Amino acid sequence: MSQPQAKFLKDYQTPSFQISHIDLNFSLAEKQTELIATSKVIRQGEHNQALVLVGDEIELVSVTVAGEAVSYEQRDGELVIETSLDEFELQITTKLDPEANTSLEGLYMSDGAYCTQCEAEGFRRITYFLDRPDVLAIYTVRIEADKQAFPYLLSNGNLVDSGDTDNGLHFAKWHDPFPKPAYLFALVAGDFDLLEDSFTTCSQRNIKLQVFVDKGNLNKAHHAMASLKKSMKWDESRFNLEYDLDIYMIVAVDFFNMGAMENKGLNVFNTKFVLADKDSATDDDYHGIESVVGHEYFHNWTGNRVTCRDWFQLSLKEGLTVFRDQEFSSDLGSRAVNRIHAIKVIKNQQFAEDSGPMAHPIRPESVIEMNNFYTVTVYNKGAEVIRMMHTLLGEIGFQKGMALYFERHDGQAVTCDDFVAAMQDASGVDLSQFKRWYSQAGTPQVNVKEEFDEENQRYTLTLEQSTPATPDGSAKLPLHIPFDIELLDVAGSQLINKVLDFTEAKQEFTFEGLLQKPVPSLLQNFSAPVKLDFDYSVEQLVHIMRFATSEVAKWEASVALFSQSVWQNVARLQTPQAMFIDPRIVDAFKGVILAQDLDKALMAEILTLASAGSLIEQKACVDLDCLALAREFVVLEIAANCEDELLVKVREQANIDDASARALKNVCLSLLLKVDSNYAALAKQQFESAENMTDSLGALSALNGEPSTVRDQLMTEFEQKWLTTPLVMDKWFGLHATLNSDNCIDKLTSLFEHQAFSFNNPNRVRSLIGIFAAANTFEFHRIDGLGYQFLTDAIIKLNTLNPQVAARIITPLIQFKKFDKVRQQLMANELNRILAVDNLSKDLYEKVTKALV
Ligand code: B3K
Ligand code: ZN
Repeated sequence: MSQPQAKFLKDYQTPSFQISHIDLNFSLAEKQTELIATSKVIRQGEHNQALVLVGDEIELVSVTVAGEAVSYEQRDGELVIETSLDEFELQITTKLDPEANTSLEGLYMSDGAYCTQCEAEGFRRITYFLDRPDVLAIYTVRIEADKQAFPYLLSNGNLVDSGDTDNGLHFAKWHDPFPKPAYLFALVAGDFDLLEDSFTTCSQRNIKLQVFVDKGNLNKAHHAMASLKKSMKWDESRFNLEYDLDIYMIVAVDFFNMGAMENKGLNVFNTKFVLADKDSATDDDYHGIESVVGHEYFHNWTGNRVTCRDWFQLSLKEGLTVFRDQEFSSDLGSRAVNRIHAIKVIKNQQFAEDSGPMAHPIRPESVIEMNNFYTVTVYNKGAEVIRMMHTLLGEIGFQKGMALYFERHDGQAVTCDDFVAAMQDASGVDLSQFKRWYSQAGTPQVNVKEEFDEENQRYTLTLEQSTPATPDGSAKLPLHIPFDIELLDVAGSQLINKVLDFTEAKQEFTFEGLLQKPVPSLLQNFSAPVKLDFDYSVEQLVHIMRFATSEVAKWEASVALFSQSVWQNVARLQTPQAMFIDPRIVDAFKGVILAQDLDKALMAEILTLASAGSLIEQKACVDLDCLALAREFVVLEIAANCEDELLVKVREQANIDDASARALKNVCLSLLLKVDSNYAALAKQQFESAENMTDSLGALSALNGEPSTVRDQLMTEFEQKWLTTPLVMDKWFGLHATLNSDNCIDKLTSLFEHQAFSFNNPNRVRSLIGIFAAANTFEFHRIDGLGYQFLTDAIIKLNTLNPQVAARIITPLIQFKKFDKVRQQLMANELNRILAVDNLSKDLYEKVTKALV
C-alpha cells in the first residue's frame, strides 16, 4: 500500500472550477441513503483541465453533465470528469450507509438520529465535490425521511417548504442564502425535545432560537439557551456584530468527536456542552457550556462570514474565535481565573506539543491528515497571538482592525496574512516582525537578568530570546514579544507597570530614579506564550504573591514557589539527601488561606498545587520516580502545616451556594485528605448531604487520592444512582482512570465490559482511556510498561472504529523524549506495534511516524 502523502501550504493553487449553487436531495433510509446532488459548476479562467472532485467511502451511482451521461474516471478517491463546457449543471447520485459509519465524520447515526460532521474534509463522505474551503456555494437542501421516526428534518438556513409524502414519509426543504464552504454544511434528522426562545438584535430583528435535545432532557437545555442569548448580546456590544439569519439552531448529540461544530445556522453539539442541571453538572460544566456555546456562535462572523482560504489558515478562524470566547467568559465572569485557565492550557499542553514530534507553527506548512491539526497550537497559541496583537494595538485599535477585516473580506475565503494586514492598516502599528509568530514553531525562551546600580539609582533588565529547533525545521528569528512587567518597591507599592517592546535577540531596558532595588514581576498576565527563565529568590516570589497588583501574577508566583521546592527536593533525592521545605513557602501558602482580601476562586486556583503533568512540562528531562516522591512530600508539608486553616475553610464555605466557595472548599478538602485519611469521614458527609454535582464530585475527587473502602463504597453508590445518565458516568469513569493505584489498569480493563461503556462513543473513550493517559501520570508511566500497553491496545482497536479519536488520545505516548531511556524504549516499542497494524489510518500514521524519527 502506498504511504500517505503530505500536502504543503506552498503548493496552494486557486481552484480551476467554482461551484456557485448546490441542491442536495436526501432520501434517508436504513442502510440505503440516497443523495442526488445538483451543482452549478463554473470554470475559472482559461484552461481545458478536467473537473476533479473528491469523494471518500461513498458509492457512486450516476453522473450527468448538462443532463447528459458523461464518461468519467474514478481513481484514488477522485472523480475526474472531462468536459469542454465553461458553465454547466452537474448531477451526481451517491449511496451512503450512515449506520455503518463509526468514524463520526460525514453522515452518521447518533443514537437513532442522523447527523453530519463535515469539518475539515467530511463533506467528501457525502458526495463527490470540490471539498475545499475556498469554494463557496449557496445550498438548498431537501430531506425526506420516515415521519414517525424522524419528525425533525433540519439543515442550514431558513425552512422554505415542508409536508407529507407517500408511505409515512415527510420532507423539509431548507435554503441558506449565505454562500458557504462545504465544511459548514449540516443535516440532522431525528426525534427530539425542543426548547424555543427568541432574541431581538440591535437592529430590532427577531431571531428564533431552538435547542434540540434527546427526549427527556428538556430541563437540561436552559443553561445552553441562556448562554446563546448572552453570546448574541455580547457580540453586539463588544464587537458590533449582529446575527444574520432568522433562525439559530443547536442540536445536542451523544456521539460526537469533539466539543461542537459551528455549521451555519445549525450548530451540532456534543451533549457534554449542552446538557446541564444542578444535580448532574458541575460548576465547571456550566462554565464550559457557556464558553463553547459562545465559541460556536462567535464563529458565525469569524469563520463563517469570513472563512479560511485553505486549511493551513485554520488559526485564522480558530485562534481568533478562541480569543473571542475567552474575552466573552472574562467579561462575564472572573477575568483573572479565566486567564489562569488559558495559561494552564498553554503551559501544560501547548508547550508539550511545541517540544514534541508534532510541533508546528500556528499556521502549519505541511499536513498529512488535517484532523490532526485541530491542536492546542492552532487554537490556543493562536489565541495568544491574537491576544498579543490586542496588547500591541489596544482595544480601540484592535476593534478598528476587526472592522476593516470585515469590510474588506465579508463573504470571502482569506488568509492569516489578510487578517494581520487589516490589523496593521487600521491601527498604523507595524506588524511585519510580529508576523513571524505565524511561521515559527516552538516555544521561545526568554532569559532575564537584573542589575541594580545603587549609586546611579538605575535598574536594568537584560532580556535575551531564543527558540529551540523544532523537527519541522522552521527558522528561529527574534520575535516581537510584548513583555509586561511590574516593578514593586520593598513596601509592596507599584513603581512601574509597562509593556516592553522586546524585538531583538538581546535587549536592555533601564529604569531610572529607583532608590532601592525593586522586585520585578515579569511576563505579567502571561503577555506572550514564552518560557520565562529568571532566577527568582523565595523572597521575591513571596513578595509578588503578597503585593503584585495582578491576581494572575500572584498565582504565577505561587506556582513558581511550589515548583522550585519540588525540583529542589528532586535534586536532594538524587544526591541523596533528606527532603526539606523552606518554612517561608509554607507560610506563603498559609498566608493565602488566611488572606481576607483574596477572591475565593483565585485562592482555590493557588491551592490547586501544580500537577505532576505540569511540572514535567517545566523541564527538558525528568526523573519521574523522584518527581513523584518530591511532589508528594511538598504537597504534604504544605497541607499538614495548614491543617487547621484548611479545616476552618472547609467548614466556613460548607453551605455557601456559590461556585467560588465550592471550588475553595473542595480543594481544601483534597488537601486535608492528604494529611490524614480520617478526613474521609468529612468527605463522606459532604457526599451524602450534597445538593449539587460539584459537591458530590468534590468529595469523590478528594477521596480519589488513594484507594480506600469509603471511596469504593461511595463510588458504588454514585454508579447506581447515575447508571443511565451517560455524561455523569463519564465523570465516574474519569475517577477510576485517575486513581493512583497498582490495580488501576486492571480495573479500567474490566470497565470495558461495563454497561455504560462503549468504544463507539468518544466521550466514554476519552473518560476512561484518554483521561488515564493524559492525567494519571504515574500509572501511565509505570516502569513495567503496562500503562503504555493499555493505551496502545485501545488505540489499535480504535484505528478502524474511529481514527480521529485514536489519534487524539495517543498524544501522551508520542511525547516521550523527556523520560528515561527505559521508558522511552517501552513507549517506542508500543509505537512500533501501532505502525505495524494493517490499514493504519492517516491520522495515526502521521503522528506515529513523526514520533519515531
Ligand atoms: N470547528 C470545529 C472543529 C472541527 C474539528 C474537525 N476535526 C469546532 C470549533 O472549533 O468550533
Ligand atoms: Zn472553533
